[in-house]
Amino acid sequence: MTSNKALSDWVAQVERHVQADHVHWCDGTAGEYRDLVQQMLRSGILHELNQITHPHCYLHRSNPQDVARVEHLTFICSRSQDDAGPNNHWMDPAEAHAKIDALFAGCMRGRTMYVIPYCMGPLDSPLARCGVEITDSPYVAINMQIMTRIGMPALKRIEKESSFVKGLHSVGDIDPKRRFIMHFPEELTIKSFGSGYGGNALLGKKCHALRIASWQAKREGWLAEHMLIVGIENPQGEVHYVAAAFPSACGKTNLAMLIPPATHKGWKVWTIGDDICWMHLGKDGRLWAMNPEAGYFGVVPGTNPNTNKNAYEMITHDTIFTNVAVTQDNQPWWEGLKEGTPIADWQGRPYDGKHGTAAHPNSRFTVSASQNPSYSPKAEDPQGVPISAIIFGGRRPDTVPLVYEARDWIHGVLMGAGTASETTAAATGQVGVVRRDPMAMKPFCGYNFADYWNHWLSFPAKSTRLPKIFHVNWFRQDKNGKFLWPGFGENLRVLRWVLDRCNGKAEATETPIGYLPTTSAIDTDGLGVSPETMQTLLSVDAAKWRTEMQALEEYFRGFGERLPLTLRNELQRVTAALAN
Ligand code: SAT
Ligand code: MN
Repeated sequence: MTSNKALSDWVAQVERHVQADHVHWCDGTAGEYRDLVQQMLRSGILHELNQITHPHCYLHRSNPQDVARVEHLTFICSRSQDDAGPNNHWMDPAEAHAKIDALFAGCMRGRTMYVIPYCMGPLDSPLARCGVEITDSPYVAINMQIMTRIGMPALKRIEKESSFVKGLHSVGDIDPKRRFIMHFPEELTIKSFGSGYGGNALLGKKCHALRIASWQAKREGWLAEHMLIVGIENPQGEVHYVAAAFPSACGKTNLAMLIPPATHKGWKVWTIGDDICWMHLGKDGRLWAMNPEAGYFGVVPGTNPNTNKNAYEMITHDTIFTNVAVTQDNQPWWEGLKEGTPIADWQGRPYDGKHGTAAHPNSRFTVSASQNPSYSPKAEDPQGVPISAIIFGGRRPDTVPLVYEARDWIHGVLMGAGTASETTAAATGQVGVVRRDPMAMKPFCGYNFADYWNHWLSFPAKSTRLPKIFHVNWFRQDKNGKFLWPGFGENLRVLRWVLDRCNGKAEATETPIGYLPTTSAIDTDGLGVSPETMQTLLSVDAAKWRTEMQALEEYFRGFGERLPLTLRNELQRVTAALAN
């Protein structure tokens, strides 16, 4: 099937080991997609949704034990444990291979083994990277077809370049006790067993495009980040690009597809990507960003015409739904939808409203980016887009202001490293506790965070035209737990301030934690947010921030001597400023 010997040898060796009944090389055609869907409808892996209201939409119900990423079962298996760092679970590579290979032995007997050549990024982009995923899940195969560029063109590129990431995946018997997601960065290899959930099973996404790619990026001088990329067009027709990092399920997809509010005539938002961003320094010294993905694997609950009209419209056809509820007439249903009544929950049980939500809180849509009304043609540009601002953010009920700006790149790295957020349903575990999530990369950085920050800190020596760095918090609450900022489309008002700062136009006050907008610098015209609320949103409580810095210092201590001195000094500078 391929002239690449490394690839054909690997496929043959896997085939012998897993004992698959059939081998199917995915060509990425529409006919192949259709055939796989038909086969899954017959076997019950997919259910047809109402084809009149939702043409070509299907529902997949996961095993209830397999609905999110499993960070405690995710390992970085570098030769040295220190290279993985305290931010990762580590296993010795030999031990890890032995453990997971034993699970793979004979696991595809009676099954078809799909071989999926894929490309992360536009096929003609020098910044794109290829991989091959072998899986026994046809659900994974069709999701990969939407999320990446699969098939013959990717295979041709692999044959030309000869280097590719090897990903081996089996759903096994979906037993959480026999589940591992293992990464061997030095071998450009991923092995994932026992889960069919997106982040664990679509190996091009978090496993390749973040964990393996971040490791490669460090060695090669670029950045692989958990960021959306968005273009903001002003009424004069100028477009500026922003990359923003938020933890999973904090609204990255909504921000990437933002619809300007009615007060903002002439503004337009263009989506480049909603989850992953690869950035390279251009010859001009600017950071150029590319979205390695070709689709969205987004959180469904909360999606409606008010929160995300673009997403709401794009998932009315040609969409795979995972773990949503259904109505009497077989339409997909989820919490936050204004119309319809669920009759069956995400597990297919009659829905009585008494046993939790109808849709799973981490239910997902898989859809091609080309269906997004705000999809930017620049997303296919092989060079990517130039980034004016980098934004970090988290879900913080208190302490952290709506927006503030770093005084320089080094301060921005501290800001990113200090990001923390309330946990969400995207990962298994307790929801709603604040945890450190530096650069929103806690679950996704394939190496030691200390080295990662060092890598970030290396950029000012290479360029004087780096983006400005900001931090935002859309999730600030009052005493009664009510959100102080309306969010969604109104976030454009904050992005305007950010871009005006980049262009030297907006007002700011210097504080110990960075530059904050003056109270009138953010346009609140027609917003209905009082000046007092704005004041709260834009205030710095020095006592709370001293505690925040202490917590960060303590967190940094876990990285020992490997923590860059520059970062330690920067933390001390901010701490000293807060003491005055
Ligand atoms: O990891 S997933 O892609 O499944 C979702 C997320 O956590 O962002
Ligand atoms: Mn994500």
